[in-house]
Amino acid sequence: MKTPLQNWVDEQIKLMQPDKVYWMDGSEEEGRRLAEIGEKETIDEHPVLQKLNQEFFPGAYWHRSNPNDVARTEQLTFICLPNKEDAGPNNNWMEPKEAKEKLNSLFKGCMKGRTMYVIPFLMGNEKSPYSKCCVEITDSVYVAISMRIMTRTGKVAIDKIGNSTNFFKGMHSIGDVNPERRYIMHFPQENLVMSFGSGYGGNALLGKKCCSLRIGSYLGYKEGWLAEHMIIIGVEDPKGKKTYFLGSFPSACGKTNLALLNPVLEGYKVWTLGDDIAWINVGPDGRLYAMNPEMGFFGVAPGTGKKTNPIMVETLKNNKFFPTLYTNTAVNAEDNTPWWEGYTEKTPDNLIDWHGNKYVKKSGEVVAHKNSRFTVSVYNCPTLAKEFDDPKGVPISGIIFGGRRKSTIPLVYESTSWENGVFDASIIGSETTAAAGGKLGAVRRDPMSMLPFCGYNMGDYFGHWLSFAKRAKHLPKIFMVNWFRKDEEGNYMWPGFRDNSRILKWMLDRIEGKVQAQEKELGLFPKIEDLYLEGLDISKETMEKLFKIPKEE
Ligand code: GTP
Ligand code: SPV
Ligand code: MN
Repeated sequence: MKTPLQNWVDEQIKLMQPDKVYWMDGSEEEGRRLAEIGEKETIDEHPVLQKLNQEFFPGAYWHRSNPNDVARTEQLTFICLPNKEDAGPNNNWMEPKEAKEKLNSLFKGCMKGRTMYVIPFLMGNEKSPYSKCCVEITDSVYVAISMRIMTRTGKVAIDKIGNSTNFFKGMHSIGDVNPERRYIMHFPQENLVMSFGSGYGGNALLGKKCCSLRIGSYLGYKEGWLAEHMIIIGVEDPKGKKTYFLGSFPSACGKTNLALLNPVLEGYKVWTLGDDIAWINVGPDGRLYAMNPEMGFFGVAPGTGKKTNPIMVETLKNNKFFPTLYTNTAVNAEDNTPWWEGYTEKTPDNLIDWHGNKYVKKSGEVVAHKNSRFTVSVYNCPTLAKEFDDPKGVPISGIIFGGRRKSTIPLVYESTSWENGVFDASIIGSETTAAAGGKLGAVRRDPMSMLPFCGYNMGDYFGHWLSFAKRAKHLPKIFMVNWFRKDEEGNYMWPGFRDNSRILKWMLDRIEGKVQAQEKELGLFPKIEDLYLEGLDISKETMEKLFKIPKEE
């Protein structure tokens, strides 16, 4: 007797007609095998994966995607619920039957001459009551190998799925990578995503935004939990006490950097649990518990360097889990190592740009794509918390919300209550970034950093957030931050990165009731004398400016 999983895969084989079918087992050896396949396979006349310098970057491979396929495409992403109203004003909507017909005609025979990779995977630890069973099929070896880094794949998932019919289904084909035939369609009621025509990150690694956020948020709404675009960290004080925070920032606005923070404050340590997605449940004691359903980081490369994010640089050089991928970065031709703006202060002389061409410095172009990324296992991260695999997750004491705003929004403040915090988070505005196609630097509303990721009506979503006041016994404090305020010359006023630990310390002090705050325009502001600023070269005027809200703004 075939299992429901096998039956579903059989249906897909019939539809897509691959030459070969490869079931992933999740073994260590499989990583090598897939990397070799990637090295041999070509796309647009270059190898899918190119081996980089294994001495300096063990396990590193370079991948270049089609220049038309370098970021998420929000205009081609749809939520297919029966009523448009249920998808809400935040989402593109298509009637489910129409959407399926459209996509089925694209998927029909799309894998002729190709290999179908079947990727059974889990979002979350297999022992966790909160984890979910999933499967993705794809014709991209790059997607297969990325999924292996980002999720728990293979046997562990096949065993957990067993005879169940209850699993997320992801159908993916890169097709002919044509934006005219590119769709990312979500069917929340069927736990199904159909993604065609893109090989890129959030469009193609279906465990990430598609399953864990869009479908996940819908399931959370139905089942009483939250799927959020958030990091999870444990902040350890000099006495060894750990306090757990969630942090929500829009795409390319600082989550990964905060998740792997190396504090400038002596005696403090930040432990990493997640850098992009958190699933949050009310625990038996009435507190909010968070777990990271992913197993890897798909992080923005530009700006990641020894000064800004030394822990990520160390992570990239570890090879406990093979391999690490570099997508649309540049390569230093001298020593075959990956490179991007901000990796080293000095730009190397002899670079290959993200298109694969010799880089001409005076062209003024960027050498790595602004949304170039690395894909690396959490197990390579030296600050990974030992609670990462704890099935129940970690209890949350504070939630940090932020956006990228050059003006108006202060460095930090605290919301006055849960309801006030939900409201503050619902009106966040942030300047658009290269993580999605479209204009850069325009302020748009991005409630809870979930505008592109909420799988149902945003109004219902706000209501769901508010309902936790009744569901939970102890709610975390809510803080709002803005690391990105600029002066008249356009320079960042706050040093950011490792110095953000100073702001975390104020939050700890607030949680422990050690300092008072002052109620101002937006909520509870710190007294500047309560911020630990020793060793920082910043004037009192600048500090005051970081908290000023001009009336007209
Ligand atoms: P996604 O993976 O798209 O969800 O992004 P993310 O929120 O994880 O953002 P990430 O930490 O990768 O940072 C994005 C960009 O912002 C990078 O270029 C960083 O170097 C930069 N950045 C992060 N933190 C700070 C900060 O505190 N100050 C300043 N000025 N830039 C920052
Ligand atoms: C984001 O855009 O928020 C990302 C990258 O984390 S992607 O996987 O493409 O969604
Ligand atoms: Mn993200």
